[in-house]
Amino acid sequence: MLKNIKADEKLNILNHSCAHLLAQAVKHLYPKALFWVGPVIEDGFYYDIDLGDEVIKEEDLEKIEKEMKKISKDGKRIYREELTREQALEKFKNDPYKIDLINNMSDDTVISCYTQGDFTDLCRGPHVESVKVLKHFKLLKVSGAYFKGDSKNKALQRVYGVCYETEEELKEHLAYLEEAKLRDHRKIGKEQEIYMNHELVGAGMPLWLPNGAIIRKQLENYIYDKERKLGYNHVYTPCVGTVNLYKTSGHWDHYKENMFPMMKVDEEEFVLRPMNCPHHMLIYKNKLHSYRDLPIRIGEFATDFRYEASGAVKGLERVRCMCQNDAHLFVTPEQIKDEFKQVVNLILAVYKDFGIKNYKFRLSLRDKNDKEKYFDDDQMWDNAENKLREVLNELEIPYFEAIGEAAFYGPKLDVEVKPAVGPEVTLSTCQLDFLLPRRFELTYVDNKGEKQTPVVIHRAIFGTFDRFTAFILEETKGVLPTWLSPVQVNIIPVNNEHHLEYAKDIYNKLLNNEIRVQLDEREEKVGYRMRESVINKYPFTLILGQKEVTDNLISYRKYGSDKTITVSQDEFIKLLTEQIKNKTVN
Ligand code: TSB
Ligand code: ZN
Repeated sequence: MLKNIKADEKLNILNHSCAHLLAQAVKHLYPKALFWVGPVIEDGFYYDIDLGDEVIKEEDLEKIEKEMKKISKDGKRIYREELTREQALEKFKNDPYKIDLINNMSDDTVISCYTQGDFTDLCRGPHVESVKVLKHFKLLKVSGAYFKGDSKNKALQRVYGVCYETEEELKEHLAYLEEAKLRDHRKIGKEQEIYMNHELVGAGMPLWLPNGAIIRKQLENYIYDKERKLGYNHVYTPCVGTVNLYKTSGHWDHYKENMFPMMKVDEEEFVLRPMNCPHHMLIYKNKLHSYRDLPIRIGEFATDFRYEASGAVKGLERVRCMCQNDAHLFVTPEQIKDEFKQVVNLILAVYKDFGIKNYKFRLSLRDKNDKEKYFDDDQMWDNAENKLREVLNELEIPYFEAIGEAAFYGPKLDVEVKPAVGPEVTLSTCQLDFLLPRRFELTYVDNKGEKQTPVVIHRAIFGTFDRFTAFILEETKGVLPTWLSPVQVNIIPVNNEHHLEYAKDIYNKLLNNEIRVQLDEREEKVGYRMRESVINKYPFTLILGQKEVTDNLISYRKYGSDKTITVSQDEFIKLLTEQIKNKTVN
């Protein structure tokens, strides 16, 4: 498992000191180099470097590492020195980056710098006592980064690295990174032709290829059936709305920075929708409701558009065009708990079906000081937040709290998972909302004949099909369970002249049993075609030769096993259809 460097102060100091060692080595090799900041991050450290017109390439990292090792062996002590602002400005007078840092320090900041041999850097510290202890490090990659993260500023080069106390820990971490690279859904997505991107379509706008479309369709069917059984009614609504719709909901005031800009058509002002709640509120409002009709559950597989920073978009995990497995549940205040429990139980059931075990529940609360993001009604918020806590405690669900992560309309229960690469993301979400029903003036008639305002629960079990697919590809390392696999059976006739006819027969039989089957009739050696079948991670590979033809049998290999099993046709179809029906996890 990945070490939590943040939690480990000692590792922090080690990594931060290693960033200085990197800078010193770079200065030796590129004397013109200037340095901006070199912080510790979750998986190590980086340093942002201005090299003028010189460029550090991946292949240069080895050379820099060598220099770092040399400096480390030299074993210079690391000295701390405290300076007045004037002294600091004088000391770093030839370095515009450090001058910028000094000028931005408040008056009560203690300005300090650290020196090791011929290298001095402005730094708060603390550091290790000597470069001698920096032995087990590795430079990982180099990328571009703008000064202060602003694309209008100068482009700098960011070199990443990681440092550990022992060689074993470093090796373990590097092995983890290697494994993570293999699991990265962007790699699997490309290899298995699940999705693609094209600059002409735009960043964060994935195109789902046929294989991806099959997976997505399976996910849709799966969750649709589950929701129908729980009394959901599904709808289709447009993926645009007028600005006025989003003014009514409050998105225009509280969510605008996440939205695509307005477009004008005739006299109407439209936006691409970032969420589907307003549309569903209007569907609720289309009819009069009695308390007897509630809960009303409106579901939709709905396409949304959100502005995500170009540096943040990532494969299918963080996109600008996404499809939510969304629903809005309209309930009376008395029904909140039971309805919430139904949603949490659905989440747990789905995770069980997919074999998902590593996740955390996060209670996402508002930041009381952020009046811009959050609707300003303390009583409403306190009520909603307490209600959620009550439900969680009753369900005995372990969770942690996160301030400032709530939606603008209410607190959320989010499920957090860790992708192969990068920070944690939210998969499922279940949110409690007293605000939107009020803003849309929704009502139902209670048992005394009086009008009341319903409460809304927003929920997305998969989150989005996009993010869920990314996650499942990483969880399974691309070896999808048979029911989700784009190709479920790959048939290899040993010899076309004698066995192709039989293979075609089996192909049609499987097809008629709604199995996704493929026939590899290429004139290639059996061993070659079998190897390819394994590379493509097909769940079942059939090898049909003379014995199979003569006795009407099927010989198959399951992915991950090199045992060939021979059974009757009926037995094979039964085994396969049962595995698909039961959604057996690998
Ligand atoms: C649940 N109105 C609610 C809805 O009714 C809503 O939109 N909630 S949300 O903002 O939390 O988004 C729902 C889910 O979408 C999140 O839980 C997350 O899993 C997924 N999601 C959010 N942003 C992205 C993105 N940029 N790319 C892929 N999936 C995303
Ligand atoms: Zn919603």
